[in-house]
Amino acid sequence: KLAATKNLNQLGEKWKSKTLQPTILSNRNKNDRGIYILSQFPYPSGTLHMGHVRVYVISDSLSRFYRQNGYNVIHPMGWDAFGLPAENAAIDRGIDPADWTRTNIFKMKAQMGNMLASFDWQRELATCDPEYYKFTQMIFLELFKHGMAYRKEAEINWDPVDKTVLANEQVDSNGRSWRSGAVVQKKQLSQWFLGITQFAHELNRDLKMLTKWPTKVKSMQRHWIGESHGTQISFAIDKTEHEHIDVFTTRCETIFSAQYLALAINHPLVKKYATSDPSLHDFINENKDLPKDSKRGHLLASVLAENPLTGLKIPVYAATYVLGEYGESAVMGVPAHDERDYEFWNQNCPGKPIVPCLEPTNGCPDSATLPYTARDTLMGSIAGVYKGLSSQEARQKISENLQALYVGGPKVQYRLRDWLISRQRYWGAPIPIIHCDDCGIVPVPERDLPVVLPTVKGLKSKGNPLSQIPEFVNVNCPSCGKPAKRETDTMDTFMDSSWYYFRYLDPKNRQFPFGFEAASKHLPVDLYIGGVEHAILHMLYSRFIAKFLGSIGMWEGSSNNFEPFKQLVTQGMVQGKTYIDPDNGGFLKPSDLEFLSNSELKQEKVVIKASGKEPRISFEKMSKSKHNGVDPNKIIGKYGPDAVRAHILFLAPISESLNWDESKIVGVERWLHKLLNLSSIVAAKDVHKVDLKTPPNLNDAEIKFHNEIQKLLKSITDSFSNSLSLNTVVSDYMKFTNALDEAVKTNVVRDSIALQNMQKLIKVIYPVVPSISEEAREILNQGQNWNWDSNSWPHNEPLIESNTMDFQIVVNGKARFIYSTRKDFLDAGTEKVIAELLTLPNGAKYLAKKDIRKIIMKKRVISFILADG
Ligand code: ANZ
Ligand code: ZN
Repeated sequence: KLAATKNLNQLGEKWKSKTLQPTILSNRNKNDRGIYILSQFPYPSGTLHMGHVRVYVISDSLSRFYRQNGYNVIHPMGWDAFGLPAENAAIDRGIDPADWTRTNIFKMKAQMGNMLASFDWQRELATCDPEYYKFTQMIFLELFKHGMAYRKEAEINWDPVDKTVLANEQVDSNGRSWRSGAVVQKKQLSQWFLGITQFAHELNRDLKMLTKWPTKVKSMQRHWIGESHGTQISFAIDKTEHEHIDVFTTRCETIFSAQYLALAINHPLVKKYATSDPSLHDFINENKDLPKDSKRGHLLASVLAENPLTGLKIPVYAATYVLGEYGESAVMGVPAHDERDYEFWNQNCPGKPIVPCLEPTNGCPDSATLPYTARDTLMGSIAGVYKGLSSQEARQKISENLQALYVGGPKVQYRLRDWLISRQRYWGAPIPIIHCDDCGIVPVPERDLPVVLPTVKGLKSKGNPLSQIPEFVNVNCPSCGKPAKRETDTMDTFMDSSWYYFRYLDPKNRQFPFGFEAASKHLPVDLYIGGVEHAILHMLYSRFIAKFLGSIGMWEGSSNNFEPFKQLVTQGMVQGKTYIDPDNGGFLKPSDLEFLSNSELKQEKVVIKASGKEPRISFEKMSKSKHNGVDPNKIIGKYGPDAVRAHILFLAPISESLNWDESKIVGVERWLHKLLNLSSIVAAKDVHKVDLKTPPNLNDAEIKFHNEIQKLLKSITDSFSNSLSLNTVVSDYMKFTNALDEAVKTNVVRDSIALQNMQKLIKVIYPVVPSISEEAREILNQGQNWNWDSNSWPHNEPLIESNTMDFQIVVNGKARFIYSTRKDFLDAGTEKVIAELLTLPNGAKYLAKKDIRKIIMKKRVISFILADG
């Protein structure tokens, strides 16, 4: 299929040849070290929440680290700006969704600034800008040209609250809308779909290549795609010779025990027979909304289906447990070997015999109680020429033979459905299509893009206002020129976000969504950070669109599987401290509580004002009803961005959920104070010139200090570049600070070494606490003109072997004390060793005036055997 779409790739060629030089990236050459770090762009709701703060702190810290290491970092930010909240807010307040969105973007951008997020603002985009959605429309037209966007009458999910259609992916397992929470209704409507199923195979296959994705996300996607290898079998319906019913089965070897066929209620044949069979008609109406685990059936009175292998004729039912949207919407019923079929049979044909065709490999057939679903079995005598084969062997042979007989054959099925992108809402990218009575569906010519969303004054009700704007709807057909009507559906906003990471790479391109060179050079995204809630929807749609754009030659990755995201990190949730009344389990507001600070315990004590009791504390998802939300603005205002950044990283590994506990931030504050204080102490030292290289001739204390710092530096570097354990980074910062503080206070290292390591410390903390790092640097530089490169990442130096060694002194088998001295201590010989040990207080205590029978000196252990007494 990919090969087929490649032939249609003129557009890709066009794109390649006409690509404008990307404006921003033109100063980069192929060899420079580049890295693309991306955090999911937010919906501009107006305020950042703590979850946003967490993601952006992660991506920002990593970006700063890579910049310090000489990488050309792409770290963009933009706005997923179409969608229902803007529209609903506009309806509620009588304002223009565009204005509402703009204001929110402005506010949130300021908040991102407050948290010191260093985004490439020159790449900024908003999906609601005509300059952006022009290209969302262009991509839609590409899909259309390649037969991948089509309109179809289908049974769809209708959200009665938001008054719009939803994609399957947007309905949860309880049949509720992911957005409004309303129970979704089924409706028959003509809608636009994207042919994601044409990429089902690749989407499933390439999950294997994503070695740097969380296993959980991959298995969620695999399950969603639901690739199933089985067999299609055609059962002829007697009477009408040319008609047949196709079924999909993963157990074709059970065909000898097929006792009926079952059709989904919306199977075309069921609909057909319902027109002449009133009782079937009633059955459909009564049961169409039943849950899929119910086993009701209705016999199609006039039909019998012929088993293509045995020639047996079996009855056909309409059945509630057969899914209309899977496989062939029909199953062959095998009561002997399938749980659901067994249940159906007992309910609809009680007492009728059940015919098995599989039996246990070893042991007596009687041990197989029905339904017998094991697969390690042999075919019984009923299986004709297949008798004696294992279930698996038989499956393969039968599948091949059915194919040879033109009555079926191997088939791969997917659970994935095509992506329904029509939305009957205003605030989205208009689908660039015109309906003409004569020409049918006509794409809007590229030169007429974008199809601009008209401004509506006073958006009133939910539902689609576009259809009520004659100036928008009435156009001339681009093909024949006669009056025609514009499509009034807008696109699912997941379409906008399925390609934004391409646009960032070439955001000013006016002709194309992005240039071939820019995309091919910088994709895949090296590190994508986002919420696990997008593990299926956004991730699958993005992979699909990236693969489609790749298949038509619009970009080329380093490996040609067109995967857009090399590494995926799903950050855990930020949970709020929740106070619960032990008496009634209710959630308490801050105003219900009294916070007593207990300076002795260095802890806060909380009591409930009304009862004087202590509340129960737990950490839960932040929500208004639990009064446990935290406003990033307030927190940053109170503690400053650096403390908040360090704290949020320190509290938990990035992919685990984080219990936000404000009272613990004091630890981080204490560290930052110590660090600034330390910079002034070091700054006051009288060092004129300092070389960042470690001086030779270190004394023992200096060697010990050097080694400790080198180990920490290595750990910090590793955490940023490999393990992403950013919580460890912060604790290493603290260890580094303490070690330096200790060394300075006790004066065990010379001043130039203290200064040199202060500089290293200031550099390595920069990714997480950039403004404190700068402040410390200023303090250190005051009145001095050391010329040090404060931006680069410090190199790791080798560990230095120490001149001293610890010797363990053992007396009569008991370890007594440790003597730390020069390495060649033992070379002097037994007498001198004993003499020197006796000069030590411990030596005198254990050895003086004792009768030493024997002394054994081994590496680091000096062992004495004394005479009794
Ligand atoms: C006969 C059979 C005998 C089956 C047996 C199973 C066990 P997956 O793995 O999900 O692909 N099936 C097929 N289409 C269906 C539909 N539209 N609605 C409900 N069930 C359907 O499962 C494939 C199996 O699910 C198929 O194999 C079919 O039942 C059922 F001992 O066919 B089997
Ligand atoms: Zn026309």
